[in-house]
Amino acid sequence: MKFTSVLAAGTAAVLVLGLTACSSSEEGGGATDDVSITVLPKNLGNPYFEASMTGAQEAGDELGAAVEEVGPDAASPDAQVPFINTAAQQGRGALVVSANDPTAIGDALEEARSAGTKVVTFDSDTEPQFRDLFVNQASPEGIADKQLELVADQIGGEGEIAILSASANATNQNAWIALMEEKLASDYPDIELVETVYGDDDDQTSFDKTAALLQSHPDLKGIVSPTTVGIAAAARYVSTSEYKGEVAVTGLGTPNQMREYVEDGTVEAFALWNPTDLGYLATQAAAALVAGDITGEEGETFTAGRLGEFTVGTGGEVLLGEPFVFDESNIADFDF
Ligand code: RAM
Repeated sequence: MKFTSVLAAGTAAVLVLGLTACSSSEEGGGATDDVSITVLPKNLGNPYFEASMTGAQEAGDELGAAVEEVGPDAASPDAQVPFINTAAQQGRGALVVSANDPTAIGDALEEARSAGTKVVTFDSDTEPQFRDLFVNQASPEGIADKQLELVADQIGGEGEIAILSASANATNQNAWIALMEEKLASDYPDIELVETVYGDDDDQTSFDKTAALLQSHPDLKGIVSPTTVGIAAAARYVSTSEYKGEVAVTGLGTPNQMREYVEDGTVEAFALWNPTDLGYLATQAAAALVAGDITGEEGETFTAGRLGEFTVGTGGEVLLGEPFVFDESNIADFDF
């Protein structure tokens, strides 16, 4: 599995660096039994976040921290507020949250932080002043470029494309879309982005938006969906339609959700990172904040268990890695 070996190579490199850093703390994260961490995904029922939760739990078990997941059913801007308030009232040590909106949960996060709860955003950030640290899955430029490379390749470098995104305010998707728009204008003169629509990370809404896109743009050559919910719904729609093999579907998906569409020829290739590792890293970072090993300042380092050592970068960001491409040659090797 190439994925594993890429991570292993990265880990080996950071382990070497880790030898000097370890002397300052007794053991890795330094968390104790009474560390409690609440994980708050954009919404429940999304396999991507279920995979993140597996990693969060794994980190919790290793660190002896109590990790729980709570979250709203719908990925709407302020649906996470009551869960943040509850975590603060319960005196949880840290909150690990993927934000549906860059500012809508800001006040609640500020209150939680003044009550002593550390805040780590992961996957989708808030504005930086609302959190201690952001654990980013990959560079936004890398994620944008990879999706454009995939769609350009699949439509022969020219024609109309559309974007099927998550919710309209999602910080992560909006950053990637803005970068894709820039790069399309500068590097892909023959590809036209005709519309961007929002499926709200809801399967049925995403499915219906796919149907509508295909109807309103009869010359559409490709759909780029930078959300695991959207790409799976788009692929399902296209797989039983007249557009199968005619309209490319690509973007960001989980291998388990996309496998049948790669195997039946609806989807050629798509990308993602390892969401389990992302949840694991975010939880390790949260425990390091609670233990006082780090504060979120640029240049600080911490050890994230099996992933090795990480350094806090500019703007309080910690980067997991780079996106990975899945296609027919490797999709059978993954299980998440
Ligand atoms: C969905 C969510 C998540 C995003 C992935 C790619 O599961 O919108 O935030 O990172 O897709």
